[in-house]
Amino acid sequence: MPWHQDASYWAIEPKKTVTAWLALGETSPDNGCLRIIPGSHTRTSEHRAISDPTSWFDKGVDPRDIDESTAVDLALRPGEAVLFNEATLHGSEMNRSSQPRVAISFRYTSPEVRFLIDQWTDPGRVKTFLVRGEDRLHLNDDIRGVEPGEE
Ligand SMILES: O=C(O)CCC(=O)C(=O)O
Repeated sequence: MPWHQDASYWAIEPKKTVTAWLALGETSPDNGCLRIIPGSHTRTSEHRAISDPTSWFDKGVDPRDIDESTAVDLALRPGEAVLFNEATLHGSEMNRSSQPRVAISFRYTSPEVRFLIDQWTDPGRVKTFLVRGEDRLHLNDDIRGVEPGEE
């Protein structure tokens, strides 16, 4: 996965999110654990188009624009999670081991953040769920997900 900041992919206003990246199995440098650049969330990095048929990503930050010596490998045990915001540069190397690397990302934001859903490349996949409190602004009602038991 190329170095990237999620903010460069997400049409939301204002850009304000937290990702909880939860390891479901062990992650290590051998199996391509998540890597981050500490402090990178304070600036916007230029993302350039990449064409890698093995990657889901159509753009990323050129490693030559990054001091990779400052990268931190996030080796996690199953059930451990890392929290980072939408501007944190993160990426991973290929999994060169026989151990799968399995994780899930949860994205959190707040009701004053508007999803500019027409600008998303996969608008049908984007759903919001209220996890706590009340949404008095209703900015994203058109993409609100259906909760279990609500159908
Ligand atoms: O787990 C991965 O490989 C991708 C993670 C990622 O880019 C994210 O959660 O924002």
